[in-house]
Formats: sequence, C-alpha cells, structure tokens
Amino acid sequence: MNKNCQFEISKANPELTEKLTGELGISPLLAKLLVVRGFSDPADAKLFLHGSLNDLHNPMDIGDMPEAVDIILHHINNGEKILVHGDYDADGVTSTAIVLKALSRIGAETEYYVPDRFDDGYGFAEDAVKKAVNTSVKLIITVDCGSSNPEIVKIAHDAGIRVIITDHHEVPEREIGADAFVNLKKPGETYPFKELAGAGVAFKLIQAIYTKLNRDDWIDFLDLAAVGTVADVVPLRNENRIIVKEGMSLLGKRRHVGISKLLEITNVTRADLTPWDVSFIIAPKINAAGRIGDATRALKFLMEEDPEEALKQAQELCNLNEQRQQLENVIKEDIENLINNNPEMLLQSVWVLGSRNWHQGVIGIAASKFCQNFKRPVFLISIDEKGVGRGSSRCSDNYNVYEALGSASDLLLHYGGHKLAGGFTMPEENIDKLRERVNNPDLFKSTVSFQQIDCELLPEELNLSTAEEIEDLAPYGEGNPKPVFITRQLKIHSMTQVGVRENHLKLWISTGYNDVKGIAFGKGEERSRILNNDLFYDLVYNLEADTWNNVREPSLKVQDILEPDRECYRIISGLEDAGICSFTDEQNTEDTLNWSLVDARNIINQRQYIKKLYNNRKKSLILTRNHKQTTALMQNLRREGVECVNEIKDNTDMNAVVVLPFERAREKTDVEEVILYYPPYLWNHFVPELFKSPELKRVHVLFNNAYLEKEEKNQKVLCPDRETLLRIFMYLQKIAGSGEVIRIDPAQVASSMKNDYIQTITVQVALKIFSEIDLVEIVDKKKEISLRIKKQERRDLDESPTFRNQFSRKSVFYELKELYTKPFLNELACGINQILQER
Ligand SMILES: [Mn+2]
Repeated sequence: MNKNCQFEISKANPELTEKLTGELGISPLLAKLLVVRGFSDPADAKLFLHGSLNDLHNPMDIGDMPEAVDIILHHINNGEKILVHGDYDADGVTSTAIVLKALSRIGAETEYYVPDRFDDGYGFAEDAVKKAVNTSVKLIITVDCGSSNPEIVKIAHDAGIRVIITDHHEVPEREIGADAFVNLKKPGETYPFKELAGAGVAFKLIQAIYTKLNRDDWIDFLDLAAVGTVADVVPLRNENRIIVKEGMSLLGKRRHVGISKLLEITNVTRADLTPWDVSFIIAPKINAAGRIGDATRALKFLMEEDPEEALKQAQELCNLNEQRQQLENVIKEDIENLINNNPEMLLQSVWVLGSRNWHQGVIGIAASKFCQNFKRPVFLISIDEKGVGRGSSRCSDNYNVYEALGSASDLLLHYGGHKLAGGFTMPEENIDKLRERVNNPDLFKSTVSFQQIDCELLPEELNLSTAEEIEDLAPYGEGNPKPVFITRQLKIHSMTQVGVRENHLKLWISTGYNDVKGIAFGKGEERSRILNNDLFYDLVYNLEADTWNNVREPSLKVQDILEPDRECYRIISGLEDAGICSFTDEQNTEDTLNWSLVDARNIINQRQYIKKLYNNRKKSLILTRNHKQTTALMQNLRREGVECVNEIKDNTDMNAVVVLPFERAREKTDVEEVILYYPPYLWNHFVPELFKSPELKRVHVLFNNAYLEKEEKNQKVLCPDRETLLRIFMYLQKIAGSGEVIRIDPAQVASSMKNDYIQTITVQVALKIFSEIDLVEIVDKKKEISLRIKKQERRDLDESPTFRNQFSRKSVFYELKELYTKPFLNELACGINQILQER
C-alpha cells in the first residue's frame, strides 16, 4: 500500500471523549473508539459496553405483540395445530427453528413450511396455505417474511386460517390484513430498536410468550437467534449485540447439538466463538441447503436432538457446501476465461454477464465476490432452458443497483432489492441492452472511499494492556468493525514467511519499549521489498490479545505495511547510486515550488543516509538545531568519510556538505539539496531565500519522532506553562516569606524541584516573567539572584511580554509538530508549501 493514499484517521471530538472517560470510568482510548463509532450519550455507550439480558427491551412493547401472544396461546390451549412459515436463508431457517422448538416445548402441535428458492421464490408462499388446509392447521405464523404478501393472507383467511406475520423486511404501503403483524419497520412503531433480524423478531416473540407463561427458558434460544442475526448482517448494536454476545457464549458451551457437530467436523475446538465463526463456518453450511437443495434439510439439522443423527446431517450440509463451492467455481472459471480472451472487459465499469451453465442458487454469492475482487458493480444472470434469466446484482457504495435496475425496468420482467444488492428476472435477449443501460456513468457517485483508521497509537501504547482495554468492544461484526490502528516508525527486527504456501508474513516488532509479534495475512511476498535494517515502518493493524502456551500477549494483525516514500527508498536501496532515475517528477505538490519533498522520517541511520547523498556529489546543506549539534554531527560524518564544513570560504571544496544551524541558513542558499536533520520549530527557520531558491531540487525530511520528542521537551523547559510557573512561584514564596530580600541560585532551585521540565533556564525564564508582572523585584542579578516577593495581588501572566512570547513560540512548535506527524507525505508537502506561501 502506498503511503499517500486511501487512509483517513478518524477524529474524535475531545470533549465527548473526555465526557465518556469521566462518566464511564473507562480509558481515554476506549472512550475515543466509542466516540469514533458514533456514541455521544454515556448511557448508550454503557449499554453497548456492558449490556446484558436484563437490558433487553420488553417484547410486549412491540406493536401487535400482545395480540400475537394471545392468539398463539389460544390455539395451543385449544389443541389446534400451528404452521410456522419460514424462509430459505440462514436467518429464515434459524427463525423457523426457534419458533418450532419453543412452541413444541410448551405443548403446541406444529407443522412447518420452508419455501423453495426456485419453486416458491421469496415471501409467504401460497402452497403453505394448501399445506395448512391439508393438515387441518388453524394458525400460520410467518417468520422472516410475509410483510408484502397481503394476497396470501387473504387466501388463508378465506380458508378459515388465522395469520400472524412476524418479519423485519421493509413494509409496503398496502395493508397486510393479518390477525397480528409484528414488524419493527411498521409505520408508527415505537419500539426503541428497529434493526432486529428475522431471528431476532422470532426470538422476541418467544420471549413474550414464555414471559407470559412465567417461564424464563426463552434464553435457551439465544444461540439460534445469534446465528440468524449474524448471518443476516444486521448491525451488531443495541439488542442485536446482547443477543449475539449471549448467543456466542451458549454456542461456545456447545449447547446446540447440531451446530456442535458441525464445529467438530470443521475442527473448530475453541470455546470463545465469535461472529466470524458464524459468518464463515456455520452460516455458509446452513445457507448451502437452500441454495442448491432444499432448505428444510437445514431446518431438520437445526431441530435434531439426537447426536448421531445430527452428525450425519452436519456432514450432509458440509457436502452441500462443497457442491456450492464447485458451482461457484464454474462461474469463476467462466468469467476468468472471458477476461483472458477479452481483456477489454477490464475497461468496462459495470459487468453484466449471463450463462446457461450457471446455477441460480449461487449467482448472488458469486456476484458479491466478483464485485469485491474487481471493484465494480456486477450483474450475473443464470439463464434457464426457456431463455428466462434470473439475475443477481451487487455493488459497493459508489453505485446504486436498485436505481440501475429501475432505469432498465422495461428490459426486465421483475426486479427488487436495495442500493447494494438486487434480484431480477429478464428475457435472455435483453442482456446486451441491459449492459448498455447500466453502464451509465450517471449511476456512479464520485465519492472516493477511504479506509478509516480509528486512531493512531504511539509505540509505547502498543502492549497487552491496550489490547485488553479494547476487548470490551467485541464482539465485532457488521456495524461494529474491529478497531484499526496505525503506529508509525516501528522497527521490524525480523520476519519470516509462514503458511503452507508461505503466503503470510510473521513479524517480530520492537516498539522501543517492548517486543510484539505480528502477522500479516496474505503478505508473504512483500518480504523481499522490506528494508527493515534501513527503515522503520508504519503499520496499519488490529490489536488483539492472544494466548500462546498459557501466556497472554499482544498480537498485531497487520493489514498494511505502508511503503516508504519511493524517492527515499531509491536513495537508501542504492538505486540512485546505480543511476536509476528519480520518481520525484511524478510528485504533485502544487506546482508553486520546483523542489520535491523526500520523506526520510523512517530512516533508521541518518548518517548513512547523508553519506548516500554525499556519494552522489550533490550540493547539500544540512540544517541542525544549534551550533552544538552542528559540531557533533560534523565530527561523526567526518569519521564516516563525509567531507563537511560549517564555514563557507572561497577555497571550500565544492563537494563538501555544508552543515549549519537554522539561524545561519541564509549563509548558504545556492544548494540543490536541503536536509532537515532537526525539525524546524519556528516559522523563520523556513528561510525564503533558501526554500524559494530556483536551484533547490529536493528537501529531505530526515528527523524522526525521537528528535520531535526531544524538541518538545526543550519547548516545555524553555516555555513553562501556567502550572509550572505557579509551582515555581509557590516554591519561592515558601523560602522567602514576604518582604525580605533573599538570594537564590536558579540551578539549585531547579534541582530541588525535581521535575524534568524545570531546568535552570526554566527558573530564569520564570523569574523574568514574575518581574515583568511585578510579582517579584529582582534586587541584584549575578550567578545568585537577590529578589523580593512583592505584595500579593492577582496578576495576569498575559501581561508579561516574555510569557506571551514564549507561549507563542511553543504554539508554533505544536502547530509544526502536528504537521510533521501527519502520516502521509502529500499532507506534509502541502503543509510546508503553505508555510512558504505565507512567508
Ligand atoms: Mn432475514
């Protein structure tokens, strides 16, 4: 990943962060992450962090729930059969299983109907009513569907069957006409949370019925509710989060017979299961049944109580899932061949592809994978022998497939869906026209999507306690992603390729405070380009606490090892010496300056870098903090064979590197290269004669965080803040009493105050400030100073010119520091450019 792009570090409102930190007693980091996730109310944040079953809302508060409960109990009491109508995906099947199991447990006689993806299509199926009639059912309960099928409700009513619809899909305008309609998206619904999955709604129904019966074993169904909730990718917030947290713990205890067997077959032995396990291990197997076979197989599997039978069924689902993968591979290979034979396909901004060889049950999942991998909207169509195409479309948030299908509605027989996903049927002969229609640039939004980084962690924060601190945010999933961090200038002290195909990279990282391990999945091949002996690296990662051999340790799941600035890489890797030409022409700082910036902040050995530049015999100037640093640097450079001077005379060797402190930068302005060895900390360090010189080609930012920290300390020592001044004044007052002349030695005062930021110079500055605002009278000023504390009145520090002056120096430094710590080169370049424009 190139350093210049695609990332954006979230900004958390500091007042909100402080509020959450204080009111919840949590760490500032955790508070910051919550703020970044949109929490502003401490009560909401508390519920998010520590919500438990007691925090579930009252199910009877859902519209029509009391009616639904009464109707169901009435039918059970009358011994009348109830049919549960589900849906064929993982959410629908788990919803069905929850209601069936829970009703049987309280003595209901039940039937079920799971619609077939191919015969029935989506929604409340008419055949279900026929089945109800044939089996003398008097009540149908739908789960995860039914909101848009009033005509089927009517048919049921005509047959003397009552209907309760429970669903979570959008509600169309037409009245549903059911005996009870439980859907949180209903207009006028006042329930506090509206994003339950179908399984969540089914679970609330059971919670309501059981609570009415004074039972509390509704909690037994949390595992299935959690599977449906995760599989349906609803946001894991509020009740969903509680359901999933509790459900994961039940699943971890292997309470569900079938799912335990499934985990056994797939070699998942860990107890702490996460939504990841549901999304990638459990749900695909449940979904496979509905995609290529019969979803009732998944339902039977979820209902099975006999371990041996459950094992067989779990195996069967795994086999179906393998078949599903093979069917997907057919599509994958077909499309890859198409691309190889028609490379111009890669230029099309939207793909519309159809085939008679593609299985209808897997086009949706295939479309979403192609959309992800090829970064464009994808429409895939499976055509049957009669020439009818059934299509599925997916896109990311820079396009709208629902709008696209709408703009082509005259070519389609039927369509539905939302912004990111759609389904449709169409005649085969319209495919080319559809392709033309949806390749319309107007359907694209011009938004560039950045990967959001939650926050920057300093190297010293990269440890086990930070990893544990953020664990309260788990479980992660939809609507609650794992926090992503960036840490700059980390030393990778070794690395090795791991994995069967050596495709992962294991890293041993030293933060300067401790050592941590990291793993970069899929980045094995990057090993050869990482110059870890020459460069520090900026890493983008998730931080986790792992247990290895009973030892808890922090572990970095590295998402990106940011590439160094290419020009810096060229210099340090010797490509410049070899005459490989520069990349700097490509750099697009606004063209007001003719030099380019080289980001060498991550260089480990600064002198070695200078030596490389020196070897190329460029006219260079190194800028340092002061005379002392100049002398020391020159000594060290000479030792390494770099000729350098800090006086410019007529007979000076043209090739010698000139080393000067900032204040003398004006003495040598005709150079090609400026090397910022120390961070400029005042505006006037950016000398216009030098930085606007037409001869200047490159400016190397060579100082790293260590020098920034050093300067920050200098600033604190030289520019004492209000608290430090108060502390010094109180100290003086204590030894002086009032009115008497005392003699003090600033060095002694400093050392007895035992504070890193109070040095001799700090005391001297403080005395100057105090005398300017008339707090003390300096009687005599030698090595020891005689002074008298004056009569007390409230004084304003801002009246002291020295204080104002020092204060503004310090703010300049902090402004510059913010600029210097921007992770990305283009921001740094723009900032420096702007400073020069203003000078
Ligand atoms: Mn659903």
